[in-house]
Amino acid sequence: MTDSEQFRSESSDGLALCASTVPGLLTSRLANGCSTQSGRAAVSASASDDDPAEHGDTGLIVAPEKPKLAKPPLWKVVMLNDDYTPMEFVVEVLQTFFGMNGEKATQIMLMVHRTGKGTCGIFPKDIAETKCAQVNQYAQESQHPLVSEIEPADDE
Ligand code: TYC
Repeated sequence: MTDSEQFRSESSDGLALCASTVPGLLTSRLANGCSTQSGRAAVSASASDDDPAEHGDTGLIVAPEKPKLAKPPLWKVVMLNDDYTPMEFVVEVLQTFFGMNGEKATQIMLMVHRTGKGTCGIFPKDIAETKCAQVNQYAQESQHPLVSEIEPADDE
């Protein structure tokens, strides 16, 4: 065994660990170079890592990190009021692009009509952008001034 020799082990979930066997320098790191949110892989051993005499090359237990999957940030599709788009058209849009039934669509349309704007739905950003673009394109093609926009949904 040379000073630079390394052991490489792979667990069933694919987490690989390299452990240097340089005497006095026991280090561990993720072999694929990935780091997680904490930036560290959890390593537990019976003694502290900077005291090789206590544990030598053996007794290294790797506890794979629990994957931390962040939820995607969510965005609202917001519909704006105007004075000209027919109410029936807005209801049709809400049913077509947001899957609402007639009662729910009418309720949202009236909310927009009375307050100036209203949320049609909350989605990951790419989906919110797509729905917003579909609504605006359909309104334009139908020659109505109806406009929707997206905004971050901060209180998810
Ligand atoms: N205010 C419009 C009217 O009186 C109806 C309307 C409702 C338009 C909602 C746009 O997003 C809207 N015909």
